[in-house]
Amino acid sequence: VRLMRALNSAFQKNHLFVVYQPQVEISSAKAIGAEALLRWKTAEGKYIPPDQFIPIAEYSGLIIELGDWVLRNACFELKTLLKKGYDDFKMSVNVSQAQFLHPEFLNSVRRAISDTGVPPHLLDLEITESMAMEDPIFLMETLHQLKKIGVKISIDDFGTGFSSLSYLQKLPIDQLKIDRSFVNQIVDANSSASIPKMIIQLCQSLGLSVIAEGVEELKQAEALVSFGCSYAQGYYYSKPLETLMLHEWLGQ
Ligand code: G
Ligand code: G
Ligand code: MN
Ligand code: NA
Repeated sequence: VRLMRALNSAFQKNHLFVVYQPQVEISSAKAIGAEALLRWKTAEGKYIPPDQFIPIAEYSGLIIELGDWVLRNACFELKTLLKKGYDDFKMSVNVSQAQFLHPEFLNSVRRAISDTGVPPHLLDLEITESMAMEDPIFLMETLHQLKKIGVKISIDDFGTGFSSLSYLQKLPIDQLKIDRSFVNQIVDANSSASIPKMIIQLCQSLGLSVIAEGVEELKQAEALVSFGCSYAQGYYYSKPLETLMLHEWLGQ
C-alpha cells in the first residue's frame, strides 16, 4: 500500500519517465526502431525497477492511465523522430495484461495514433506469451481489431511461456522477441543455442519477423545472424536512453 501511494504520487509529480532502447539491424548496426521502457526515479535519486512497480500499477489499476501515458509519449517521440528524417523508424511499446483487457484499450490506441499523427504500421505493441494464453477468444478478437487499426503486434519474452504452437500459428501477430535468457546462452560453452535457433526457424516458417533481446556481445550478434535473425537490441548496442541521448546516439 505504501509503494502504491508512492507510485501514484510519483506519477503526479513527474518522477516517472520513458526511456528508449534502440533496436538495430545486426548486419549494418543501423537503428530500425526503439523500445519504450518506463522508469521511476524517486526524489532521493533512487531508481525503482519496473519489475517492482509495474505489478503494483497493475494491481492498483493505475496501469490503465500509466500505460496510456507511456503509449502517448512513445507515439509523440516517434513523430519527432519521423519529422527529423528517421524514415520508417518503428516504436515498440509494452502492453500489460490489465491494459489489454480494459474496454477502453482499443480507443486509447486509436487516440494516441490520431492525436500524434504517426503511421500505425510503425507502432509495435508488445504483448506477452502468458497474456496470449489467458482468454483465446477475447485475445483473437482484440488482435484482429488492432490489425484493423494497422499496428504491429509482437510477442515479448518469447520462449519463457508455454504457447501452443498450433495456437500461435492462428494469431495475427507480426513478430517474436527472443527472450534475453536464451540470447545469454548462445555462445556459452556449457549450454546450447538450440532454443534461439528453433525460434528463428519457427518465425521463418510462419512468416514472422524476429528480434533478439539482451544482446551484450558481438559474438552473440554474429551467431544470431548465422541462425537467420537480422535484428537485435541490447547493451552491446545501447542501453535504454532518455530522449536527448537517443537523438545523440542516432546521430552518430
Ligand atoms: O526496462 P526493464 O528491462 O528493466 O523492464 C523490466 C520489465 O518491465 C520488462 O518486462 C518490461 O517489459 C517491463 N516494462 C518496462 N516498461 C514498461 C511499460 O511501459 N509497460 C509495461 N506494461 N511493462 C513495462
Ligand atoms: O521484457 P522486456 O523485453 O520488455 O524487458 C526489457 C528489459 O531488458 C529492460 O528492463 C531493459 O533495461 C533490459 N535490457 C535491455 N538490454 C539488456 C541487455 O543487453 N542485458 C540485460 N541484462 N538487460 C537488458
Ligand atoms: Mn519488451
Ligand atoms: Na523481454
